[in-house]
Amino acid sequence: MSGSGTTAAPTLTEQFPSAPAATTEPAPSASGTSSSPAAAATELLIKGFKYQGAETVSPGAEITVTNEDVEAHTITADTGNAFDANIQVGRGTFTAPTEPGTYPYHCNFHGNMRGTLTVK
Ligand SMILES: [Cu+2]
Repeated sequence: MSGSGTTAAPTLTEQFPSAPAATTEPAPSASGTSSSPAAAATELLIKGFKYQGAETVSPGAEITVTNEDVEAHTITADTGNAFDANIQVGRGTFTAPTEPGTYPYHCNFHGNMRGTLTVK
């Protein structure tokens, strides 16, 4: 009962070096980079009966397609049914395969239109 006055004051002087800057995010900080050609463009342009862009995409990426021609096109996988998108004049989208690989594709309407989509 007798209050044994323990005067042993715990000297817990917490030593905060400073504000713990917990920067766990990678933070790409794309400030200043005027052009990043290596960025996996998920935009595909069809112009002059040619596919342009979006050669490498992430699995399952949604690819925005801009068709600047006066006719509709398709983006059809050469083999299997990985994708088969009908792209009207204007804009359309299709979803890249979720399985990594290289997917040659063509247009059902114009046999000379060919492209390759790499998923990785
Ligand atoms: Cu076409």
